[in-house]
Amino acid sequence: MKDHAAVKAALRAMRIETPSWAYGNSGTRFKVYAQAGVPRDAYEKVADAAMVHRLTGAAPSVALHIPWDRVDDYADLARFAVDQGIRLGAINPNVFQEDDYKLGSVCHPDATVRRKAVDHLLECVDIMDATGSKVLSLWFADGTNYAGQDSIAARQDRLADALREVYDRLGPDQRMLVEYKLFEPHFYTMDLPDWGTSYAHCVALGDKAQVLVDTGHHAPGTNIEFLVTVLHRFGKLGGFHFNSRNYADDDLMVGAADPFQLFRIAHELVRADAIRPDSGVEYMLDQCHNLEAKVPALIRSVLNVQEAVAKALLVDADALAAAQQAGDVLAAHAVLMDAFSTDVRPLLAELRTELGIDPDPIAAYHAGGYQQQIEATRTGGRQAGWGA
Ligand code: RM4
Ligand code: MN
Ligand code: MN
Repeated sequence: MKDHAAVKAALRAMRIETPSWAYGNSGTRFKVYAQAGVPRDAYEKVADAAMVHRLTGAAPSVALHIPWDRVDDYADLARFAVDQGIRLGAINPNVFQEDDYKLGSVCHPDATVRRKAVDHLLECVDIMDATGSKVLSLWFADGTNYAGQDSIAARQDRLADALREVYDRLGPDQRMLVEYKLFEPHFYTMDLPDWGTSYAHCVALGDKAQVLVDTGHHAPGTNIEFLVTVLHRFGKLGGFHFNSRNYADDDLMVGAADPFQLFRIAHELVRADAIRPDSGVEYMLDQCHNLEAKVPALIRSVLNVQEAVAKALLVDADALAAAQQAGDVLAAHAVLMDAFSTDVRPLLAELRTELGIDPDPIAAYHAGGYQQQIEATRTGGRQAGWGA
């Protein structure tokens, strides 16, 4: 087993970004449920994200979704975030919620719609300049529902052209992360359905384009730790949207549905030394808390990532290498399982005490009165939510 000081040092450095949209109301296509105390604008989302960071010490930035988080002055929002003790992270453009985008955005057959979509992406790079964000996080709902509806090949050409124009607009220290998703909202083709397609476009673009792995966007049975390892090996693993799923794009709390999968992914990342903040791999959450209270759900999610990573850090790498070299299948597997079976909660509590925060962030949240405060003060106005 590794020495605990090294494990704690790695955990102390690790950063997890929370998504602004997870603080707003969400639901399914059947119903969006309203919760008391939900933010009414981007400033209140930033305040909630700052609370998650104060209690966990591990979530120092929040991703924005534009136009859901549109404000008059992005530099002012960035200053507000710093005053609150965090910073603004990835900018996520939204080219999927207007009638114009019914047949696609950057892949749409009509050049005027494509122009509108690309202009929005470029506007998001302007916003990055104002906020100091380094990551443009791209997800396209583009696709088709029926064979013959549009040319698969022509749509790939349109996608490549749009990505190129946006890529060329990026500043020297800005990156674009290209996300993929197997299906939904389209059910015949998606223009970026899998990591191979994202990877190919990123390779064609250059060093500032990398793949974003949303853990909920794969076919059932996909070995995510395998593709993560391959992408990282080729320098194309840009980051994660962590969440968990039982069926499709469920957006449940990370580590809830399959903590063992999260551990296996974490193991490959530890092995690749990709946990460090300067590794270039961004750790972001992309979740919807439809039933559960949002701020404690995000705290729980951060803790779940930390637990998986702590276990991965405890893997005895020397014993594992020796067992692998000897071809001892059971011994090698046992090394991993020993680490996975370790209760890392005491170690994480110790780390938090060393950081000067409460060893139990969820209990601290409930004791602190923040939930009561936001429920009492955030009345009137329009709650943020899916599509707002
Ligand atoms: C998509 C995808 C994107 C996220 C939107 C809200 O399924 O995961 O990353 O921005 O949902
Ligand atoms: Mn995502
Ligand atoms: Mn998703």
